[in-house]
Order: sequence, then structure tokens, then C-alpha cells
Amino acid sequence: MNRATALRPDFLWGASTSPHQVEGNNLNSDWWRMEHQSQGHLELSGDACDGYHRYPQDMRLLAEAGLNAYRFGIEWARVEPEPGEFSRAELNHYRRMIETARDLSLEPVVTLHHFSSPRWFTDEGGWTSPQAVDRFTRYVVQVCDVLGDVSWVCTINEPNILALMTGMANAVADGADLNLGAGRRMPAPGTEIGEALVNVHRAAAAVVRERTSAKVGWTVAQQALVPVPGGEDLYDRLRWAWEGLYHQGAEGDDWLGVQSYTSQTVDEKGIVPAPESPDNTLTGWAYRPDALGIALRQAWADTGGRVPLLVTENGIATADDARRIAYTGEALRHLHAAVADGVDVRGYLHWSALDNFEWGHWAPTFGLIAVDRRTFVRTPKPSLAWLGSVARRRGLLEEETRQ
Ligand code: IFM
Repeated sequence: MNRATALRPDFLWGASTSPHQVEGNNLNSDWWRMEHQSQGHLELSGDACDGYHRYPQDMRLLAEAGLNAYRFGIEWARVEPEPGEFSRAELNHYRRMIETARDLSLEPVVTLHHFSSPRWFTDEGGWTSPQAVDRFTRYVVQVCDVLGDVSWVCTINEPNILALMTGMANAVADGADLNLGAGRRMPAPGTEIGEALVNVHRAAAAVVRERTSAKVGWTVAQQALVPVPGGEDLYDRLRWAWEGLYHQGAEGDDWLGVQSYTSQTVDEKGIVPAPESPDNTLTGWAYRPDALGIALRQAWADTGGRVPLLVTENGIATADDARRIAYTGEALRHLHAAVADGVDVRGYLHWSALDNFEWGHWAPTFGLIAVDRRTFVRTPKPSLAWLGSVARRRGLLEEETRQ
């Protein structure tokens, strides 16, 4: 048994979650309100996985399996439920989470914003309001009090998806009828909102650097776009709107988070929707474990090889756990190949630790651990033990990279 291309000895092997998707009862957030105003279009997050109370058990399961890192988030709507009113009790809650991770020898990777915001922030204009930088940095200053010994901090999760969601919400508010049904082409994230988010990120990153010794970055939803003949010009424009802008926003950062699930082609009309196929995942995305290799190489090239990469999300929505293992093994094979070609990758954090609330839907299950929605009992899937064994071996074996 030979080891495949060696990964760094301090490589992080872990899993990720976000607060709104696992905690439950995120009452003061804009997402909670949107779910309740959606007239049945969105399922409710409700108690979610009751992760707010059960995080010690979740972390223990990850650590016992052999993982050495856990990415989780701090929920702004809990910490600042009303403008300028900060909850010490909630900050202490997140401090306990950090300490619990440390006690279990899990490296905490802490996200400060993952899609959901306090209602009041959204009501006053959200990311495009002139106050956005002040509002977010005021919250980040408070959070820094509990970040103490945290080494990895993400300011904003998937700003490109946040820009897309903000643009779509604004369009709906202006009366647009957005039909995004199967076969429809997705709009691209608006670059104006993206630029606003870059400003917020830079300001927040400066606050974290000034007040802590953490390595700071943000995480981008990589599309692994590939042009087909005729789509080259549009490809360049779409790559900029989807990723380039955010990669440029990572200039000078300590790391960049790569989040990858699938790959899509670009023709002369734009991104080609994944054709219907029995191989598509439960989110309707094409089964493309090779996307991770494409995403890592594109992110590395876009940042001029100056910003180390951390895979902060990669996974598959499936009810078939053997398929999850196959997908992840193949994705890791592409990660090893990228590292062999000189891409600096610092860790792999699987999405997700738990079967959680997939933003308005419960059916797409991404978890290494199943959660009973009534009793909240956790049942680790074989994929958790499998990923833990890869982590203990510190990567794939040589023969596994040849499969
Ligand atoms: O569940 C989401 C996560 O919140 C952000 N990245 C993509 C995941 C799967 O859709």
C-alpha cells in the first residue's frame, strides 16, 4: 500500500454546517420570515436538527470518526436581534462551541455570515444599503471577543450566491416573475451587489485581522464552468460574474474557500441547465465529482497562485450513501491530482456533517449523519466512517487514486 501524493501534515479533514440549516428556531432572521411568508413554496426550517442544543454530540461523532476539523457558523440574527443590541448569552454560546471543538481536537473553522441575516438588516436595505459595511463590521467587532484562539475565519459564505439571491429578491419585490423551473437558465449574480459584498468582506476581514490572530478568507460557490464551442465570449463574462470578482476580492487574504458540487457548460446563450438524467443528484445537479478538480485549478489560476485554498464544501445530495462515498472518493482523487500539479490545498471539509435544512427543502440529504426530524436522534452513515478512515490515513492511497 503506497500513499498517494502527500498532502500537508497539517491538512484539515472535516465537515461543515451552517447555523440556520442545523440550529433550529432562528426566529429573528430574514430566512425564518421568508419561509413563513412563502405560502407553502418553501418548507419550514422549524427546529431544524436542534443543533443549537445538540452540537456537542455532533462534534463528538465527527471527532470519533477520525476527522480533525469542523466548520460551523455564528448566527448574526441571534447575536444582534435588534440593531445595536448584542446578546452576551449568544456570544457565550458560540464561545462554548469553539471550546467544545477544541476539547475534541477539532480545528474550528468559523463562518460569520452564511446566507441568513437579521430581519432588521434586510429591512433597511441589506447588502446594498449605504450602512451595510458599518452594520456588518459592528457585529464582527463583537464576535471577535469570542474568536480568541480560532485560526480560521470566513467572513461571508458564498457571496456570489448571496448576490444572486439578493438580486432575485429585489426583482420579485419589483414585480418580476422569475420562473426558474427545470430547463430554465439561471441569471448570473449581479456584479454591483458583488462589488458591495467585496467591500463588506474587505472591511470585515480587516477587523478580524486587527483583533485576532486568525487566518481570514471567504468561500465562493464554484460553478466549474467549461465553455463549448461558440460559448467562449460569454464564458469569460460569466466566469467573472460568478467567480472572478470574488476571487479578486480574495486578493491579500490568508486563504480562499472552494465550494464545489457540479460542473456546467456555457454555450452562446449562457449556462446550459443540466439535462434530466437518472444520474442527477437530489438537487437536480449533474453528478460531476470531477468538478472539484476544475474548481480548485480555476480558483488557483484566478488568484495567481498567491492564495492558499481550503475546500470548505464538497458533497452530494443523495439518499444512497454508497453513492456519497463513490462521489467523495472521486472528488478526492481530483483534489490529489490538483495538489500533485502544485495547487496549494490546505484541507477538505465535506458538506455536510448532518442531513439538514437545504434552504426551503428537506428532501436533498447531504449529510454524513442522518437526523430523525422528530426525535433528533443522530445516526452516522457509513460515509462518515469512510471519510474518517481517509482522514486517519491522511489521504487516499496510491491505488485509490488510480481507480
Ligand atoms: O446547503 C448549501 C450551503 O448552505 C451552501 N453551499 C451549497 C450547499 C448545498 O446546496
